[in-house]
Amino acid sequence: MYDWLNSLPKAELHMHLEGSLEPELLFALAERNKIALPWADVETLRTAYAFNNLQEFLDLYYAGADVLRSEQDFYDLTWAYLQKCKEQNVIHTEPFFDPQTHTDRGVPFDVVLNGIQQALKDGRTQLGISSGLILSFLRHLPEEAAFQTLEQAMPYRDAFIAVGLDSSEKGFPPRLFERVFAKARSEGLIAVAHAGEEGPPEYVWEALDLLKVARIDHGVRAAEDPRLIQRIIDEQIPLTVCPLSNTKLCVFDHMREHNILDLLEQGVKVTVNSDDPAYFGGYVTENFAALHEHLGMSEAQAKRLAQNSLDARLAR
Ligand code: ES4
Ligand code: ZN
Repeated sequence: MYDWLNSLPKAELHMHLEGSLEPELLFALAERNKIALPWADVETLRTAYAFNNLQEFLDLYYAGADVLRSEQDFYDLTWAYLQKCKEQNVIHTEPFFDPQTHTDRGVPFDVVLNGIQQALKDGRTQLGISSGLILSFLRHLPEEAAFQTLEQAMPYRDAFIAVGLDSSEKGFPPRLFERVFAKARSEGLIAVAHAGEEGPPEYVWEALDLLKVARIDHGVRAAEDPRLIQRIIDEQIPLTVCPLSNTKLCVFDHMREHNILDLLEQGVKVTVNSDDPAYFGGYVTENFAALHEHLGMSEAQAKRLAQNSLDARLAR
């Protein structure tokens, strides 16, 4: 089944480039940039990948991202991910990056963007993988900081298809970012947002009504509100679901409890994604394989999930 799932043509619509930083590359970049790490070796770092919630993961994810300094570092990170896409027949990807994670520690916006963009371009020409980059705002920082980030991005407007909203969800509702999302949409950017991962259904309503998003990232807690689920079905709003992420971060206690196939059978346009593959135990195919192993996903269901990912693309 793994090989069959791997060979299905699919799109990945929810992954953070910084979350594809494998421990081996992290150590290599630390050495290249002469950065001392708090972990003795790759094995020690991997054993730190045990999380009780989103925040515990984010603390390690932001610490790890500190090794990314040069344009070449961002190129290498993105290129390694694209090679995984090639291996797993991901023919299209719409990755996020978090500019503030880098500009706040003194890495210029254009250093980050140039490295990522060059790799995406090589992915198109050398690997045949199409892509659309999503600039994501950090919601634990003020809306003013998101405005500054959008301003820094505007000279490179055509490098992006969309803006997103990620990082710590609880206590940082979408309504805090209504104005900056309106500004981004006025520039022709599409909006997406993480909502209903750890946060309540109310945050999903806000993402739809105030941020006017075209997709919801995660959205699994929308299932707690029947009116909300009905709207998501009626409007065919895609949910970019990340099964391994949800179990690693204890959104569900076990993969057996995940609701993705229930949502699929109800008519929700759900897709399967890796989120932060280096931290959560796998790339897209591993996420599909976990659904087969623990939820008994059929081949027909896998085909529908893969087709949903192609249908829910923002870019072509
Ligand atoms: C993230 Cl899993 C998840 N949730 C929210 N923000 C994120 N940034 C990177 N991974
Ligand atoms: Zn995410």
